Amino acid sequence: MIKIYGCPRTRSTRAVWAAEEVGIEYELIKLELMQGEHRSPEFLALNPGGKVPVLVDGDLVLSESGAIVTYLGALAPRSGLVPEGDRRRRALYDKWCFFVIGELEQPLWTLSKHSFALPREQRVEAVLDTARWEFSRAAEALSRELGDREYVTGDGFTMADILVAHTLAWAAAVKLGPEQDNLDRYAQRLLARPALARARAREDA
Ligand SMILES: N[C@@H](CCC(=O)N[C@@H](CS)C(=O)NCC(=O)O)C(=O)O
Repeated sequence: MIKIYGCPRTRSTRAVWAAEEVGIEYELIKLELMQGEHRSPEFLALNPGGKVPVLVDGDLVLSESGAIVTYLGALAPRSGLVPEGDRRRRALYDKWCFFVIGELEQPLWTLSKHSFALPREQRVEAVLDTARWEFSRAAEALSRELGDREYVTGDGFTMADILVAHTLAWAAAVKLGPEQDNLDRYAQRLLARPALARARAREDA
């Protein structure tokens, strides 16, 4: 059975949400980051970076939430959760995944790192305003490109929507928007999906 190593209410929610969308059986192994469980020798052997989520499927050990949701979606090839076969649709899917990891979430990660995640002596308070500004620019770009579409690829729900919506929820949790009505509608629609409710219940169990 697939194993997902994660910590509730972190990026690992993306992996658990994706598993629930696909409807596979999986074991969720919860690590308490505050207790340093992600720095145990056993976990570092799976991910030397010491970060969640990590997925283990037989001899495949996969870190990086974008790669994990894509792998999970590909387990259900007819679902359309990850576009297969159509190069253009797949390119758009990839573009949104990379946009989230490379652009949209980075200012949020900077905020987290310099507020609580880094050792105190590494934190620089002066970057916090710049990070908020950078996030608002990325959110504005997302809003313009999304327009009135229901899903980012424009063509039905995909795993890329999990990455985008999860990141918008993260932003809202640190009081950053969504300021744009279309992003607000998009986030509310995506975050109401039953699979996310099941994922959160599983994390809390
Ligand atoms: N790019 C990675 C980032 C993973 C990541 O930074 N996870 C955080 C939780 S949201 C973590 O495990 N932090 C522990 C640490 O940095 O020590 C991904 O998307 O999976």
